[in-house]
Amino acid sequence: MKTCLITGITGQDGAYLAKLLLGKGYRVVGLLRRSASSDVIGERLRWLGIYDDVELMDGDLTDISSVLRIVQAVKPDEIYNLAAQSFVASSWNQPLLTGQVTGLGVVNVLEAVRLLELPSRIYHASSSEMFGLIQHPIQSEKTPFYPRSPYAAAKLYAHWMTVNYRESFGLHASSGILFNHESPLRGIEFVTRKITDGVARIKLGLAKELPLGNLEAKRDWGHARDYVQAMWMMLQQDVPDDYVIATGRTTSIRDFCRLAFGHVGLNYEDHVVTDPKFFRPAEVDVLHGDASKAKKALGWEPTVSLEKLVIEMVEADITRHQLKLRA
Ligand code: NDP
Ligand code: GDR
Repeated sequence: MKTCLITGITGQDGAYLAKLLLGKGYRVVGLLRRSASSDVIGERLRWLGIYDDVELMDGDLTDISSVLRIVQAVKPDEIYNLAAQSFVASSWNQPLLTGQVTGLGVVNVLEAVRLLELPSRIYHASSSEMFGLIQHPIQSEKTPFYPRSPYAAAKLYAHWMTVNYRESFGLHASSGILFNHESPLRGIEFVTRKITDGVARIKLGLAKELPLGNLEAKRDWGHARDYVQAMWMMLQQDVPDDYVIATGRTTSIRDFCRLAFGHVGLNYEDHVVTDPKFFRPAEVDVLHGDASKAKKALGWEPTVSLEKLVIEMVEADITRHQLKLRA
C-alpha cells in the first residue's frame, strides 16, 4: 500500500485528490492546521464521504517542525503540496502571509525530504497566475512568466524553488502549472462559485442581485476532478518535470454568467451589478493554456466541458440552499 501526504487536504483540490488516492488504495494522510471552527473544517471531505477514511495530522505548512515531524512519522511515498493562501484578491491585503504560506511553504516540504533523505516524490501546486500579464496568447511551459499579484509572485518563487531542488539535489519534485479549475467544492469567494451560488439564491427568491467586478476577464476553466488526476499522473513518471494543465478554451466571466443564469431560465443582465470593490489593483485579463505536453507525456485530457461544469455547480448550490431552507 502506498502512503501519501497532502497539505491543503481540506481545500477543493485536497478533497478531490484524497478521494482519488483512496480509490487507488493509498493510505491518505493530511496536514491539518488548527482552527477555532473545527466543526466546519473538513466539510469538503464529508461532502465526498471520505472524512473517516483519511488520517489528519495537526500542523502548519509554515512551521518547519510540523512538516519535519509529519514527514518523518509518515514517510510518504508521495507528497502533494496544495496548501496555500490561494485567493488572489486577498493577497494584496495579506502580502506577507501570502509570501510565507504560498511562497516559502513548499521549501519546508522540500527541505524535509532532503534533510530526512527520503525517496518521497513531491508534487507542487504552481499556477497559471504566474503568466499574469501574458507574454504569449496561448501559454505553455515555455511561456515567460509575468506575475501580477503578491499571490502570483509567491507562486513564482515556490515554482522555481521546486525546480531548483530537483536540479540541485535530484529530488523527484514536479510542478503542475494548473489553470483555473472549479467544482461544487470551490471556495465561495472565487468567481465561478460566487456566480453559481448567486444564481441559486436568486432562483429560490433569496436574493435579487449579484455584485461582481470585472466581467471581461477571461479564464481557462476545467473541473477539479480532472485536474487532481493530472497531479497523480505527474508523480507516476520516472522523471520529474513541470506540466501545464488546462482545457485550451477560454471564456469571459460575462459568458460564465450567461451560462449559469441561462441554466435556470434567467437573464444575467437582470441580476448582475458591477461593484468596484471587486476590481483588482492589477488584473490578469486573459489566460488560455496549452496542455499538449501533458497530453503527450502523461496521456492527460480534460473530460468535463464548461457547460457540464456550470450545470453541476448550479445544481449543487440549488440543492445546498434547498436543504438549508428545509432545515
Ligand atoms: P483552497 O483555497 O481550496 O485550499 C487551500 C488549502 O490550504 C486549505 O486546505 C487550507 O486549509 C490550506 N492552508 C492554507 N494555509 C495553510 C497553512 N499555513 N498550513 C496548512 N494548510 C494551509 O485551494 P485549492 O484547493 O483551490 O487549490 C489547491 C492549490 O492549488 C493551492 O496551492 C492553489 O494556490 C493552487 N492552485 C489552484 C488552482 C485552482 O484553480 N483551484 C489553480 C492553480 C493553482 P484551511 O481549510 O484550514 O483553510
Ligand atoms: P483567480 O480566480 O484570481 O483566477 O485565481 P477568481 O475566481 O478569484 O477570479 C477570476 C477572475 O474573475 C474576476 N472577477 C471576480 N473574481 C472574484 N473572486 N469575485 C468577483 O466578484 C469577481 N468579479 C470578477 C477576477 O477579477 C478575475 O479576473 C484562481 C485561484 O484558484 C488561484 O489560487 C489559482 O492559482 C488561479 O485561479 C489559477
